[in-house]
Amino acid sequence: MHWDLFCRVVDNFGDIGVCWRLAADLGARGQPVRLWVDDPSALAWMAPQGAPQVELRRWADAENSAPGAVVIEAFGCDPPPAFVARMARLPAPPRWINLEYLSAEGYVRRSHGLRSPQLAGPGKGLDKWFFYPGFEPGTGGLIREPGLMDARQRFDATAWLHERGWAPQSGERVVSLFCYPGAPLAALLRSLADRPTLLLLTPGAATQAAALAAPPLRCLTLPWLTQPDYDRLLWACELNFVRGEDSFVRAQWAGAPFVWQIYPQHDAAHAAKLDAFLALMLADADAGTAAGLRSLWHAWNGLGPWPAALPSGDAWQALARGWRERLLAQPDLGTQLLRFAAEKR
Ligand code: TRH
Repeated sequence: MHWDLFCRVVDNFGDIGVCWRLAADLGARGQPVRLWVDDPSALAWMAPQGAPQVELRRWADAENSAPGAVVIEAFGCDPPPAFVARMARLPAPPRWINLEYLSAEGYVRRSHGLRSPQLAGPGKGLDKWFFYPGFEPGTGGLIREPGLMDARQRFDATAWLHERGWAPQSGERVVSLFCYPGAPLAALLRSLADRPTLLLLTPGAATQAAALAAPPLRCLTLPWLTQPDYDRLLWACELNFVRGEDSFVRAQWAGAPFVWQIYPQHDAAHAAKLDAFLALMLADADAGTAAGLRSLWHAWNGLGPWPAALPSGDAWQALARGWRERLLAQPDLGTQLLRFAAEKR
């Protein structure tokens, strides 16, 4: 089947990050994908290598193109009306799927897979189908491209860090930091100063940590990495601070302790989204670990006071591994999407 994946870059990098990863996953499974993007600039550093079967196209050119068999509308981005009108005129219209944002909240399982008949507009008469990523059965799952966990198992963190000049000194804990402006960096660095630590700072807001760090903390500022190399950074670290949606998922596949800074929303809706995820991930954790993680995650997201100390490493590491095992037990998003698209004839 030929796929048309529409991506409108709202802000930051998650829209294009998720869409590129999905396009590359489908392409690797032999599904030709046209990725229609209004602002592909981040792909210059995120995916300079391109991907097999993925054709990057300018959003503006879509209205003169014939739709493929499946149209994915990422995050409700509204494909160009002229393209949608072409879809409606086809004798066998494409399967039109709206890929939603990731959440652990209850509405996701209630909404996943629902049909939305289009009663007006250029797509009148078409069905749009809602596809919700998620962490549980009954959702669309998480992007986990074939071969990811094998690559993770084979990875040599020491060599990878050494090759890039990012090797820790003896006894240093290695931590990656990817965050939004306003993250409580000073409080974090005070907590991390309980032992020698190498902080690997991604570009942007995280680089402000460099001015705050003093021994036994050491900082290195990294360039923007390709998506595969950013995965390897997460695999090389003992603790990862991630944000948004895609890096948040990739930290879970890394299987190391991680802290998520959720994309802040003005109506504080992000608090409920954060707690819904914590409730799932901490469901089987011992009370002490759960309380420690909840306290740290709330503090990192400005939702509570900073904790006296970071959670203990061993219990946190065991929790991260167990959570990944739980996620690995469910079909990945690409597999589910292929099945879903084939069903919705
Ligand atoms: O950049 P983000 O904050 O993106 C956000 C979120 O996705 C949010 O849900 C969405 O509403 C908003 O965009 C519009 O965080 P996220 O989701 O982790 O996306 C970052 C992407 O950048 C991800 O694909 C990982 C990638 N990346 C690299 O490839 N190299 C790097 O060096 C770094 C730091 C990130």
